Amino acid sequence: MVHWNVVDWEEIIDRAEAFFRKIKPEDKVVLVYHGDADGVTSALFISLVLKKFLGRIPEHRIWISTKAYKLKEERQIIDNINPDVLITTDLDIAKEDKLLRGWADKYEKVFMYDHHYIRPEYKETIPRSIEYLNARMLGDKNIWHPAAFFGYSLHQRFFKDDNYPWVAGIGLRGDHALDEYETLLEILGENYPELLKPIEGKDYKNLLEKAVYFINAGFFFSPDLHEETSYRVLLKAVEKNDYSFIYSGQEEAAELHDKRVELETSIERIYNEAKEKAEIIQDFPLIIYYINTTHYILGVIASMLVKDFPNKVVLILNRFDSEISGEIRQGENIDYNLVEMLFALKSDKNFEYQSVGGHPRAAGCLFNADQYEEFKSKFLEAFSEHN
Ligand SMILES: [Mn+2]
Repeated sequence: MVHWNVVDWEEIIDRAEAFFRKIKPEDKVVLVYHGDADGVTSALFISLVLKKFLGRIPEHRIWISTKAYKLKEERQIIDNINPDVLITTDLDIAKEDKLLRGWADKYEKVFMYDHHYIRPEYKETIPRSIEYLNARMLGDKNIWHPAAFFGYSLHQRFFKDDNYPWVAGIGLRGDHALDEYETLLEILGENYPELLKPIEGKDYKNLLEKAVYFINAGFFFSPDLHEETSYRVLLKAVEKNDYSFIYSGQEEAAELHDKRVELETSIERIYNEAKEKAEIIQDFPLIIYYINTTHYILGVIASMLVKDFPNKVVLILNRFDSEISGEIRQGENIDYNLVEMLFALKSDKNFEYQSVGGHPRAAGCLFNADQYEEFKSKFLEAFSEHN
């Protein structure tokens, strides 16, 4: 049951532990997770906990791309499976009140871990029968534990020996949060010194980052929506307890290797073009860039650009079929609430997104392609008002 007066992180994990302890071998479980490194690693930890109670890795898994946050097709797949237990991790869907009400009506046990931004109305709209947990419930601006940290913390409640700290490291680095986890960094340094050893001359700075790029390759590569390559490779790496399997190019990992090579080329080309052709908005610390690729690499390009422009906000747009997806990031010298800025278009300017959400420092949205001009002018208005 969702309740909002959470005191500390341990209490969040207590509640999760109580939920998972009630799972029985005969339960039909569906696990739905975001397809990026944070989502996949959290899904992996949750799967290992589920295995303890189910006797098997959950067979119904659905991974969600960032541009499908409304779960248009996936909600139908879930309904067809008709699970006893529905678990979601790293999905920014607390705002999908109809979807959640439907789940609360149909399914007895629904569990959600999320770490995306919480808007005040979520307290009213998330059905009480859902066990909704989010580190942002703690109310501390600096604490927003990514889903990987949730999975790692939960796993520690059930397994005392090896908690696969490298899996947690991959997820946290995927969300650019690893530096804040000193204890984990120490554990990694002691047990896997190779993982964090600096590497020169590559686009990754150590093997951990290399593993992140490979796991993310399964997610960014399109069309690949339901192959679940990253999860399968990570599961095998965990079974071998060998992170290097991820980038080995062997067995299941061969597929991931090919995706990574193709993406590396696209990312480099688009990033170089972006640096030249990006539209630098006069009077505002803003860069807008329209890219054209089938792969979901907007966030990567935006993150690379803000490193070059630490005093700017970067908005990257890409058309996918009839919809435009946008990702927004900010340089280290800027501290806007980006997700609120995107929400302002909806609440103050009647802009109808397909979906919108994220975090104060990294947010995203999806809208119909024919609304591009409207989006751009309303975004510029909202941006100027935010300053
Ligand atoms: Mn994610």
